[in-house]
Amino acid sequence: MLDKLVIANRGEIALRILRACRELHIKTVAVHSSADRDQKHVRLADESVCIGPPPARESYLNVPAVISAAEVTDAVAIHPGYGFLAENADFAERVEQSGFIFVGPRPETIRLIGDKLSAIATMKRSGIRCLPGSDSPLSDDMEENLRLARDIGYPVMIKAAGGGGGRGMRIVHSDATLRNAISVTRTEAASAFGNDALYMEKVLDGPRHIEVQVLADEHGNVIHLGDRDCSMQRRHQKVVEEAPAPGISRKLRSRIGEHCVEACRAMGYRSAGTFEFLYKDGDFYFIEMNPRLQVEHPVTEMVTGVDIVKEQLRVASGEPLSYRQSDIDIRGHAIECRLNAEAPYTFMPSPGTITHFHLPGGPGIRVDTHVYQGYTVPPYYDSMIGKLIAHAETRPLALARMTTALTEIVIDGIETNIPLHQRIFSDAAFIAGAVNIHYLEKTLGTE
Ligand code: MV4
Repeated sequence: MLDKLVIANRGEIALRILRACRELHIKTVAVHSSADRDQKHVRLADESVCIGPPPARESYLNVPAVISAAEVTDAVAIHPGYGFLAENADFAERVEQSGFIFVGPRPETIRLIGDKLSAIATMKRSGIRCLPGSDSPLSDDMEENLRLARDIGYPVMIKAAGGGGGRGMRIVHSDATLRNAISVTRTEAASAFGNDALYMEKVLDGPRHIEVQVLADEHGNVIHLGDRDCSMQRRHQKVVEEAPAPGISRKLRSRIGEHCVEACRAMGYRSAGTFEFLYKDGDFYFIEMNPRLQVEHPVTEMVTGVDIVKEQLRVASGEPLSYRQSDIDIRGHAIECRLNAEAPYTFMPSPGTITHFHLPGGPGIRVDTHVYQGYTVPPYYDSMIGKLIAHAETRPLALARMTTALTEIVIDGIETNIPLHQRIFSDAAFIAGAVNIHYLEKTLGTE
């Protein structure tokens, strides 16, 4: 097993990684900004290194600083968590070139997946359905683009090949606005991603967002851990996630999962990963892949019993996965609420000091958070302060446990989105299951 690991992240995920290291007897190094000296994982880690000032660009995104911290502490591996450097192929490459283990996929794989057009081409070769669209980057020939759009059928989506997660995309309803949409998206993509390649896809109206979790080792073992429904979102920020996705039969779950496994084999995929799909009327359409651990991984852990972070660490040390596909069984239902330090109606970030803090508990309740009474939420980073997860034998019981937990939890001194969660968990359509990606913005008046 790995001897010593650098945790190149902060907040709840840094603490989650630290806990996994404890179980595997891996020594830990917390690297942190000067704003994060009082982070729980920094206090608990075996060693800590301050790598820069509060702005992420100068600390958590500072590649030489992170690698130097690994060097001076004699660590053997670096876990990037999610966000920050997690999907940066150049970072992964420099980690490996410096002689460390990157806890994640190979740099080439991250690069392949980061280019959405090559990711889509890879999926198609493995028999995964994608949306009707352009198979190659859009040209500057507008006649050709108009023909393509009419062929696909409006509305179409113009997407940046280097984008993802809702960044660098634009919907087009008719010939009249196609030229401008392509030109504006191209300019934005060039400056945001350093890559102005675009592609076009048919827009799927009112789909759900369902994703499939996979794990792969370096011995040719690949398994899937079923799916999650992440449709309850606002402005591409997920708010509630659940596993398994409501209304997906065991048979359909196995079928899409096996296709994802097949695609992983074709790519020589390593570590944890997530395939994102739009789902409508019984069909899954691949949109992109995330080559990293995700925020919502706990709901999958709760229904499978698999510790995804521990499996990532095992794989990184060269060990085989602890499970075969036949060991994986989806048991019960799990739901996660992302807890954000933000104003409930304006969604403005609400940094500050937590004056009173009480956690919920009882059967099936898990809380992944780094915050505590007296903790100050800094203004520099993401506003997520933790995740509340409820697991039970059935979805109605998981909903009931979450509803109770949302009445028990107390976080005072800052504003949080707990009131929004309370509304969601009393909403009839959400309770019935299977709302689509527009539901929260449209129906709960969050726009
Ligand atoms: C789409 C789409 C409809 N049709 N592509 C947004 C994030 C990125 N992963 C892909 N996204 C979308 N791509 C086609 N062809 C609608 C979305 C979309 C979305 C997808 C998943 C979760 C939330 C979303 C919110 C708005 C739009």
